[in-house]
Amino acid sequence: MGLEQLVACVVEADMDNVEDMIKKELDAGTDPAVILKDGLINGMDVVGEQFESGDFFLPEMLAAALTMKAGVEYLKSHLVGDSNESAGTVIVGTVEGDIHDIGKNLVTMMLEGAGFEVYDVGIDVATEDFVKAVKEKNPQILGLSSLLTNTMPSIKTVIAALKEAGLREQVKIMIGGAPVTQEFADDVGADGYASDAAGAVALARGFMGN
Ligand code: B12
Repeated sequence: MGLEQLVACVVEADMDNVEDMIKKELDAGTDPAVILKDGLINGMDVVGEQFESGDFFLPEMLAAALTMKAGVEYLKSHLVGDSNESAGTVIVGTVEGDIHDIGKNLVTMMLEGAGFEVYDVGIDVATEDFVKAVKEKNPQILGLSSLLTNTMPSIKTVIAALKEAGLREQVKIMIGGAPVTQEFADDVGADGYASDAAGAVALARGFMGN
């Protein structure tokens, strides 16, 4: 079976069959990371294109997102290893005005699998709440997610607020989300950018000197 069927399953929000399809792929020996990337994530990309072209509206996008989430939940135990020693502490959240969380949740999941202690502060997180979280949890790393072009400036605002609070130097900041680029990261003075969850883990390890 090709992963096209799983792509179609996400696009059509076929919630009843998503687990079965993933199970079949796993049984056939397909790499879980490939199932995630070429199946589930690819499906969300198609949904994004359909939305952009006006073939899909919000309800379809949301239904597909819920199907994707169910798939990720099912795949989770196969994707992440388990590690007991803490590799470091990370706070992750989606910036103010933005409620997209699938990518952030994947980043959280993979970081946890890599042994990081992760505090997920959620979606639509106000700048002052990021500052508060950094103050309270004293993490080595802060991960900011933004999926909308018009919420990307919030990343800059958070970095400025951390500077203002005298906390900027004690935390490495990594950023990501579909519209975010390395160039943007350089512009706003983030310490790193990654295009996917595996890249986020590599960045985080790098920050910790591993
Ligand atoms: C699902 C979805 C939704 C769902 C979200 C459900 C949820 N719980 O997340 C719903 C239906 C709610 C939604 C709403 C909206 N959406 Co929407 N959505 C999407 C869609 C189809 C998929 C996003 C997704 O989950 N992708 C899969 C994940 C795995 O990928 P990812 O998020 O990019 O994350 C990966 C990387 O980016 C990276 N990463 C992510 N975060 C971080 C953080 C760090 C620190 C690091 C290092 C890496 C990293 O790693 C992740 C894992 O590999 C995208 C299209 C797309 N292809 O991106 C549109 C999209 C993002 N949405 C869009 C729009 C316009 C909207 C709405 C404004 C629509 C509307 N008119 O209301 C609203 C905004 C709501 C809001 N205020 O936030 C546009 C944004 C355009 C733009 N550039 O600004 C897109 C691109 C669709 C499009 N092509 O037009 N959306």
